[in-house]
Formats: sequence, structure tokens, C-alpha cells
Amino acid sequence: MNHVLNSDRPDKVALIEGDHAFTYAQVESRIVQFASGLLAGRSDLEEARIAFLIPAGVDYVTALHGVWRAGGIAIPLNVASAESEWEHCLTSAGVTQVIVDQQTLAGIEGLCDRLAMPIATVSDTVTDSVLPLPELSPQRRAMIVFTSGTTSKPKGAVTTHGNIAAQIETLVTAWEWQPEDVIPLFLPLHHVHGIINVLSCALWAGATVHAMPRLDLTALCAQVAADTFSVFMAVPTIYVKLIDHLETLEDEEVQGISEGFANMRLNVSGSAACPVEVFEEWRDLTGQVLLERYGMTEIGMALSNPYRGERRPGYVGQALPDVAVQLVDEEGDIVTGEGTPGEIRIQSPTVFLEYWGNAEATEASFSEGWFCTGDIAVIEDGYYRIMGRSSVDIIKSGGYKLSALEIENKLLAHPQIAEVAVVGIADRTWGEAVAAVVALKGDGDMTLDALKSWCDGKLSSYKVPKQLQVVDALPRNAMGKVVKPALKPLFE
Ligand code: MCA
Ligand code: AMP
Repeated sequence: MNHVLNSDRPDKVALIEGDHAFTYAQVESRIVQFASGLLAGRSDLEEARIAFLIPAGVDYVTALHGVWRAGGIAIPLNVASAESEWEHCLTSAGVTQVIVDQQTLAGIEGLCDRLAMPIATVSDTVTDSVLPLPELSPQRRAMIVFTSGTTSKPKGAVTTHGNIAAQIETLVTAWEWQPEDVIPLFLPLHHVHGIINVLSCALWAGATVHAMPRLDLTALCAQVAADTFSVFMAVPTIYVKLIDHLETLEDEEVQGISEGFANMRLNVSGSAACPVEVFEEWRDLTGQVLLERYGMTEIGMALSNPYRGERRPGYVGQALPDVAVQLVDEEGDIVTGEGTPGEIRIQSPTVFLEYWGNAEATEASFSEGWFCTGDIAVIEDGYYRIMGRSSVDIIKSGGYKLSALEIENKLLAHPQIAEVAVVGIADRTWGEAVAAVVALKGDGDMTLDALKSWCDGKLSSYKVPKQLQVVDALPRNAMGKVVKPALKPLFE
């Protein structure tokens, strides 16, 4: 199984990182050297878990594909996590080795020392003594992506080589990826959106990826205005940030950037609901009709507006090829016909294998062979519309899925906090913003700034509450459970 680099045009540029351009042949050769170094004389890593902490660039691609080619399970970590979050990923997945680059080494070295976990850079691992690499069947485990959910700790979603190939092939076909395509990559590379939809589809199709270590709107827009890209993929928050950014610029500059977007063949939005206003503002500004699609870490992409055909604002389109979709109502009955909401359930070769080391959670997430997404949708005029989620404990902020329970558990360790509830509140930029309601011990007070400083280093910064309300006691129902819907109006 080699769901890897396109090998049709070895001299074509696969990846651009800063001033360096790497051809497909160069990237391939580095991957083989790295995989050989990882194997260190063995014939197959036999699904050993290898985690890596590397920003977008050739080292990232080398680590991801190198682990795959050596028969390991690749675990991309969030470069912006707090140490305790990395520790959870490393220990719960039984990681045997951590790969870093020169920039990320210092941040995680201490943790690896404490856990007695071997750590190495990509450059130290590559070797000239190239070894034969193992043959891998589609059933072999390939990757673990950590995803937050209704449990307090993120779970590791395991996909096989076959799942990953199916996730890529579906999108390459549906969105008509071409070798001539050029795409910017600024999304984080520990989630499916960046890993599969952008990086892997492009490298499969023989296209060119411009790797950017972070989202820099000014630099990005300059390249857009220079007509560098043909395809653009982002979360709704980034389209909002771009719309706001363009408002700060002179008319002439805006015109150049708008034309750059207009000249692309495709702009995609996903990972969170794209508000109709954003869809319309983007169309007015650039002439681009956003293609909105729906997916999830555990299933890859499932629903998509058409590449050719009507893209409807507020809708996520129809099932992608080979994806079977059911809507199931609260009574557990399959919804037939249009207009009745139900939970989205999926069967598809793209659906993941299991949560690592958590058979119970895996079993609970399937019903009669269908993966239960927890998202509620309705079909209207043949198109799916996402209505919300079955759990109030999941928050989608800027495309990141956050667990209210995970944030509450952290905040409960604050010496002043007696009780806490975390909710997502509507926010133009973030979609939902994290908001905390706390009841304090004693008669002290708490400011948002003080809470934010306390969170520093304990939580990834995007999980830190953006709003705070202090109350005497949290509202609870007869069962003693906090009534979360009653908390949202506190922030209006
Ligand atoms: C950054 N900040 C955030 C977020 N991102 N706050 C809430 N939610 C966020 N998502 C905060 C930082 O903590 C910081 O706060 C301040 O904003 C500036 O941080 P910076 O990193 O400079 O912000 P940015 O570069 O503008 O980042 C915004 C972003 C980023 C580019 C939209 O959040 C992002 O890349 N989101 C995409 C996530 C994604 O790819 N999700 C896919 C998963 P302070 O100043 O207080 O420290 S979903 C998926 O994969 C499925 C399969 C699917 O359907 O796609
Ligand atoms: P994640 O678990 O991080 O992969 O996020 C997947 C979740 O993002 C889905 O279960 C949905 O709740 C949400 N999501 C993804 N795409 C869309 C979309 N186009 N509209 C609404 N929600 C979406």
C-alpha cells in the first residue's frame, strides 16, 4: 500500500518551504532515507507508535510518510499544545519514539526525558544506508489523530492505510484535483483537514503545496494577489479573518487580492458551519462560490456540495461517492424523506478503525455497523443541512473541536474555583467562543485576565476561556446536573 507521493513527474515541485522548493523525487528520496533510519536494521516497525512535533514543511512530510513507509503508526502532535496535553497523547498511545525538528526540540525534550522516551530530529534520523521497506496491507493501522469529544481526555482515532487512501481518493475525484494545482497550507497538521484534505490530496495528485508555519494574512494575501494558488481550503474563521483584513486595506490592494481569489478554481470551507453571511460576503468580495463540505476526524469527508453544480449557502451538500448516510431520529428510527431531523450515521471505506486502546468508546460510537457522528442534520431539497450537535459539551471554536469537560476539569484545579461550567457561545469570528461560568470558594473575586494567566501553560491557548461570569452557584436540575442552556444567556 503506497498512498504516498505522486510518482508521475519526479521533477515537479511537490513542496515549497520558505525559499526552498523540493521536487517529488527529492521528497521521496528523503522519506526513504528517513524510513530506513527509523527501521535501524529492522524489517518492519510493526505498528510501533511514532509521534512527531513538526510544523508544516519538508520535515513534516518526511516524518509522516517515513513512519508510514517503515510500517509504523504516525501520530502528529499539535505544535501548540501544553505539556500535559502532549503527555496524554504520548502515554495513552504507548509512543515509542518522538520525532522533532530544531525548532520544536526544546519544547518537548524535558517531557521526553521524564518519560524516558527516545527523541530525535528528522535530520539525525535520515541515513544513506537505504533499506528495503515493508509491504503494507490496506488493513494495517497508519495514523492516530487525537480528537476531543464528550469525554474529558482526547481520544486517539486510528485510521488504516486503506481508510486514508479512501479519504484522499474520494476528494481527489470529487473536487477534481489536478497536477497543475497549487495550494497554500496554513492549517494545523494534527487534524484531518490539514493532513488529508490539503497536504495528502495535493501530494497524491502531483500538485504543489506552499507550506506556511502559521497563518500570516499579509504574506498569504500577497501571494494570492500574485496568482500563486489555484485551490484554497480553510475553516470559516479564516474566511471571516480575511474579510476583516481586506477591510483594513486600500481599494487597490483589495482589488488585487480579490482578483487572486477570483482566479482560483476552488475555495472550500469546512470543519465548522459556514454562516450564510460569510458565504455571501465572500462571493460579493471575490466572486468565489464557497464549496462547503462536512467531515469528522473519524470519517474523513462525508458530505459535500458539488464541484460542478449548485453550491447552496447553509448546506453541506450530498454524500460523497462510496459514503452511505442515514439520519436516525431520537427514537432510533431511520428518517425517511425530507424535512425531519436525525443524527448523521455513516458507513464508508473512509471510516476509522477504532479509538486506540479504548474498545468501549469504539463500540459506543457504532450502532449496527454505522458510525454515529453526534451531529444532527435534515435533508431539504436534496441537500443536507447541519442543525447542531447532540452534545452541549462539544464546542467548535475556529474549527477546533473542544471538550467542555476537559476545560472544566483543568479549571477545577484552580484554588479559588468551587464549581465551573464551560459553554460555547455564538461568536462572529470563532463560530463558538469558550465561556466559563464559575462559583468561587469564599468571597474573593476573579477577573478574566487573572483566569487566563493561570491557564497559561496548562491548556492550549485556544482552549482558554474568552469570557467569564462569576455566579453564586451554578443552576442545576433535580438530578443535580448543571443546566448548561441556562448559562448561555448570561453572556448576551
Ligand atoms: C487561535 N486562537 C483561538 C483559536 N485559534 N481561540 C479560539 N479558537 C481558535 N481556534 C487564539 C489564540 O489562543 C491566541 O489567543 C489568539 O487567538 C491568536 O492566536 P493565533 O494562533 O495567532 O491565531 P490565528 O493564527 O489567527 O489562528 C486562528 C486559526 C486557527 C488560523 C483559525 O485557529 C486554526 O488554524 N484553526 C483551524 C483548526 C483546524 O484545522 N481544525 C480542523 C479540525 P491569545 O492571544 O489570548 O493567546 S476538524 C477536522 O479536521 C474535520 C475532519 C473537518 O471537518 O475538517
Ligand atoms: P473534528 O472532530 O475535529 O474532526 O470535527 C468534526 C466536527 O466538525 C463534526 O462532527 C461537525 O460537528 C463539525 N463540522 C465539520 N464540518 C462542518 C460543516 N461544514 N458544518 C457544520 N459542522 C461541521
